[in-house]
Amino acid sequence: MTRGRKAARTKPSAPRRIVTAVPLCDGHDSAITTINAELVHHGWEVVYLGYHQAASAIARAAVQEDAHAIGVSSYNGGHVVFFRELWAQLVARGAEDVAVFAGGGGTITAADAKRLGRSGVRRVFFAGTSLDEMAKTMRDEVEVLRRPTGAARGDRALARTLSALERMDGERPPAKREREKIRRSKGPLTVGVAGPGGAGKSTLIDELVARFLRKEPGRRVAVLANDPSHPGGGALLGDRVSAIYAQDERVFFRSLATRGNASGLSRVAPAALSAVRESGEFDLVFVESVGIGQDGDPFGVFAGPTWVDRVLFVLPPHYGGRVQLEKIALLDGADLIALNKCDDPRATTAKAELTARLASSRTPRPLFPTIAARHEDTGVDELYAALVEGHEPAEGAA
Ligand code: B12
Ligand SMILES: Nc1nc2c(ncn2[C@@H]2O[C@H](COP(=O)(O)OP(=O)(O)OP(=O)(O)O)[C@@H](O)[C@H]2O)c(=O)[nH]1
Ligand SMILES: [Mg+2]
Repeated sequence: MTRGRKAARTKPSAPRRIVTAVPLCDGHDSAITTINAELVHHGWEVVYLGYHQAASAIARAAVQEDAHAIGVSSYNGGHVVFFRELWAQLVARGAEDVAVFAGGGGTITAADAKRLGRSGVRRVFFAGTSLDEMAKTMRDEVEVLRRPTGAARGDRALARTLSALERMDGERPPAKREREKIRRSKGPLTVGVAGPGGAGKSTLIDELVARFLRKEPGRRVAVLANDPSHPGGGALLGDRVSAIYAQDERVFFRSLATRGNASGLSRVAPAALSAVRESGEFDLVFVESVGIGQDGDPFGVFAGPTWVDRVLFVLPPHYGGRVQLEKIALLDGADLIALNKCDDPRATTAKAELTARLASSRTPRPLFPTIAARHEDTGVDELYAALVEGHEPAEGAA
C-alpha cells in the first residue's frame, strides 16, 4: 500500500481528478449526476463515464486519466462483488493509490459498507451527509494520498507524463515551439476535430476509432479530448460518455480541461500531443476541441500551417440558416467537413445549404453526411476512408 499521512502531497495548484461511473446493469445515474455537479463546484475535474460501466473500464479510465479517485454510485445490489473486482483491477494495474468512494442510498447496508472497506473502498456515503461534507471528506482523503513517483510503464507512464505537463503549465516551452516540433516530426496521423458543442464530435471520433480497430489489428489509437473548465477551476470532462470503443485496450483516451485557456483547447494540448506521438505507441491520434463558436480556430488553421495533419469540422443540422453558415470560419479552413445527425429531419435542408456553401468556398470540398449515433453508418465509412487516405504509416509501422 502506498498511503499515509507522511506521504508527499500533490501540488495544491493542480485540480484533483476523479473518474465517476455507475456499474454494469445499473441505470441509476441521477445521484452521480448530482455528485458530479457538486465536485465540479468544489474545483474537481470530473471525468464522467456514464452508467453500465464494467470494473475493468473504470480502472482503465482511472489509469489513463491519472485520477486521484474513483466515485461509483451503485444501486443494483451487486456492490460487494463489483467493488472487489474494481479493487482487483486497480491492483493489477498498479493503481492502488487511487482512492475509491461509493454511494447508493437504498441498497448498500452498513454491514456491506464494512465489507467494502476490506475491498479497497475508502468511504461509503449514505443519505444524511451533506453534499458539501462529502466533497470536503473526499478532498481530505485525497490530500493525504501518496502519489507514486517511481518509474511507471505503458499507459500509466504516458498518463503521468501528461499530468506533469499540465502541472508545468506556464513554465513549459512556448506552445509555438511545440507546434513547430510536431510539424517537423514524422509520426502518426493526427486529426484535429472541432465543431459546435453537442454536434457529435466524440460520438463520431468513437465510430472512427471503431473502424481503425477493425482495419488495423494490433495497432493503437489515442484520443485527447478537451472540455471547458468552469471559472472556479472544476470541470465536467464528459467526452468519455460517448466513447464506447475507448474501452478497448488498444485505445488510450485522455480528457484535458482547458484550465482557463480560451482557444478551445487546453494550453498543454500541443505538448500533450508531442508526448503521445513520441511514445511511439500510436498510429492514429484524435484531438477533440471543446465546442467552438463561429470564429473558433483551435488548431491554428488561419494562423499559419496547422499543427495537426488534418482538421475535421463537425456540424449538426441545427446551425440556424444560410447566414450562419457564411459566418463559420472553419468551413473555409478545415480539410474535411461532416454534417452529423443526418437522422434529424432538418438534415435534408442542411445538406443542400452546406453543399452550396462548400462549393462556393475558395477551396471547394465535398461534404460527408454522417449519423454517428448509428453503428455501421456508410457515411462514417466514407469519412474514415477520406481521413486516412494518402497518409504514410508512421515509421516502424507494419
Ligand atoms: C430514483 C430511482 C429509480 C429511477 C432512476 C432514475 C435515474 N436516472 O437515476 C428509476 C425510476 C428509473 C428507477 C428504475 C429502476 N429501479 Co430504482 N430506485 C430509485 C430510488 C427510488 C432512488 C435512488 C436515487 O436516485 N436516490 C437519490 C440519491 C441522491 O440519494 P441516495 O441514493 O440516498 O444517495 C445519497 C448517498 O448515497 C450519496 N451517493 C450516492 N451515490 C454516490 C456516489 C458517490 C461517488 C458519492 C460520493 C456519494 C454518493 O449521495 C446521495 C445524496 O445524499 C431507489 C430507492 C432508494 N431509496 O434508494 C430505487 C431502487 C434503487 N431501484 C430499484 C429497482 C429494482 C429499479 C428497477 C430494476 C425497477 C424495475 N423493475 O424496472 C429499475 C432499474 C433501472 C436501471 N436501468 O437500472 C431498487 C433496487 C433493489 C436492489 N438493488 O436490490 C431500489 C432500491 C428500490 C427498491 N426498494 O426496490 N429507479
Ligand atoms: N440523433 C443523433 N444523435 C447523435 C448523433 N451523434 C451524436 N449524437 C448524440 O448527440 C449528443 C452529443 O454527442 P457528443 O458526441 O457528446 O457531442 P460532442 O460534439 O462531442 O459534444 P461536446 O464535446 O460537449 O461539444 C449525444 O447524446 C449523442 O448520442 C447522430 O448522428 N444522431
Ligand atoms: Mg465531445
